[in-house]
Amino acid sequence: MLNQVEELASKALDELAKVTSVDQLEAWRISYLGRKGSLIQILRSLSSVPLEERRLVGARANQLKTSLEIAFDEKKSRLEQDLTQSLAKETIDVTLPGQLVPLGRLHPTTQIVQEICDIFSSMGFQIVEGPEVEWDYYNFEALNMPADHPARDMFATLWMDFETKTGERPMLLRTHTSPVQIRVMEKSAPPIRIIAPGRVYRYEATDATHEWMFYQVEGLAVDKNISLADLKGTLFEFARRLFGADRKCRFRCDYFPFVEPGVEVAIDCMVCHGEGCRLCGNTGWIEILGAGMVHPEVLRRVKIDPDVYSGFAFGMGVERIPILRYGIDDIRLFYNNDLRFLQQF
Ligand code: 2NL
Repeated sequence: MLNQVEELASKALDELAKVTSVDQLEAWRISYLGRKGSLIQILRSLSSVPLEERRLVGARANQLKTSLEIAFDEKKSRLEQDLTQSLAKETIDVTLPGQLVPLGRLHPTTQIVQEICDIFSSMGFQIVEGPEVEWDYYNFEALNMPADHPARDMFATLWMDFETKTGERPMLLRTHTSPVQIRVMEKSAPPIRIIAPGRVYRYEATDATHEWMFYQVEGLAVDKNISLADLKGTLFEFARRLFGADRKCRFRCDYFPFVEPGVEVAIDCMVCHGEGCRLCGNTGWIEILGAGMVHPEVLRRVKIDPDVYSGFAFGMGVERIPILRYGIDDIRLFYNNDLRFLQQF
């Protein structure tokens, strides 16, 4: 009988050591110290045991009861302590300074594209976008540059691998956004006033002034009685809104195969006001875009009658504007994703 008590003692303490939760502890208490627990059963069965042994076992059993109760209380308070500690670990200290959420911003090119588009939107131009992978037809043919036309040399082209059955490779990365405007003229009738911003590509070795990908904004207005005066008025207004209300504009002859006549537009240098300085290369003038009256052949191809309608068009490189405005000396800074550069804008 005494052995039974000792076995119970070691079993109870072993199991108590394994208890890890309040629920387990309660189950343990019921099984050993409960009203139908093992210890009570031993005490109850004492009546059938001889007197001498009964005393001995009874004393030991009562002793065990007390020590199990003490062990239970200790375990209970330890479990409760653990619980509060683990809760404390998960608690957020609301008085600590918060973690900064890194805020993004628009890329300097995007900012300028939006500025340009806002100006032309306010003059009634619609903004349109189109594919960056184009057909030879939209990029060259429709713009009055058939195969073998020497003007194609102005646009070092990145050709796609795609080859037709007859061995031609008519797919390319657009070298300007004009094809977007050809697509619009094909599908809609005048009056047309559109702005086509987007990425363009050239087969170019990169250096401080050349990238193989850059942004362009082109514009087009086609209607009855559109004249060179409309072109001048529109672009003069644009230049003054973008570069300052006291800007002067200079229009000079230039050549682009898709316009006739073609012009180059320059503003007076905003640093030296025409005196000549480093920014304007001592000329006093800064070229900002090319433009002209849409070539009648271009209109004819998209089935717009050049005897009834006329139009002006223009195109400009976007990066040139922040380069001038902020004095950036390397175009490659724009697209190599260096945050030290991008965060300045
Ligand atoms: C430049 C000059 C230019 C155009 C683009 C154009 C588009 C159509 C028809 C006729 Cl659909 N012309 N675009 C005209 C003149 C100049 O761009 O220096 N761009 C960076």
